[in-house]
Amino acid sequence: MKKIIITGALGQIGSELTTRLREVYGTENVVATDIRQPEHSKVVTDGIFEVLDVTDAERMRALVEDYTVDTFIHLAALLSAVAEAKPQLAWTLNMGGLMNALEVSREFDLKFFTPSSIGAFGPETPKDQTPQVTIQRPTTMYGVTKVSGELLGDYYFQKFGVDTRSVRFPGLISYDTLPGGGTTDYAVDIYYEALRNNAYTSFIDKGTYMDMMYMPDAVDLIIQLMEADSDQLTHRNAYNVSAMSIAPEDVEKAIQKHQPGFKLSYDVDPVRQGIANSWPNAIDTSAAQEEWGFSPKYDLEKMTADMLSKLKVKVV
Ligand code: AKB
Repeated sequence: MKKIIITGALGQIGSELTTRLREVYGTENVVATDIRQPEHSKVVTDGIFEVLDVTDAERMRALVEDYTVDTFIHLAALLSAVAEAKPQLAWTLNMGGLMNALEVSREFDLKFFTPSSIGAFGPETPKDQTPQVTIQRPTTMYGVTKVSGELLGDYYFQKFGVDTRSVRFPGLISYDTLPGGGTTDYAVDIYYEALRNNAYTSFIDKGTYMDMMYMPDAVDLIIQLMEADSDQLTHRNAYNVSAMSIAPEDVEKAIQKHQPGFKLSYDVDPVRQGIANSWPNAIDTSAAQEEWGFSPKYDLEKMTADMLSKLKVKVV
């Protein structure tokens, strides 16, 4: 990667990835884009920033041409709970944006990354040690767009030779930017509320295991996958990745080690619980480990210590 364009740069992954890419590849070599332009965001003020609605193919093409980028990182998409509330919009935005990004990558011969998700699995998928290659019949619109995205990535690689790469992200936890409308968001909210009120009411039920990862690992793995030798990548669209499989009570115990009085209660949201129930408990990440050396650094204990110390400065 030498010169990179990112869509959805103000989002949960985008804001931290943009900062890291600017550090690693140089501020002048990262073109951050998003549909909004808030005045005070570091993504907007600290480097190149352009407004881009990913459904606008002409503007996307013009930016790629003007900045002569060689890599496209496409992050703009609706998350699972919002997509379930607005399924038609989710299809238009998630698939329309992806098609535009793949087309421009084909035309300009760009290396391409877009995230898939554990949402690409469904109730018929094996729940534990979910294999890399398995049944994918999701029952959410988010999942439908993610499976379609994986297939389109393979199609553009096989048919047009576009160097497409992807991972199935688990829930991502970060102190920098809040996620917007995901099923795994409880695992972020719980840390904010632990510091504010020493208590949290979870919309996901006790005993619901889902895969998660701390954002620094997610940012590192995107760079690692994009820098890997193309010949090594057999399962390029998309690799299972995860750093931990946890339920709300596991996060409760981890927080209690730092804040002994922390209390967790439950008020389950049936929509998000239904989505969570259709996803795996714990996925098998051996293909990512073997093909490009995936190795996350943060487990639940290490992540909790870091989240609480970083967030303390922000919310207290
Ligand atoms: C969501 O909950 O929608 C996302 C995801 C797992 O893809 N965090």
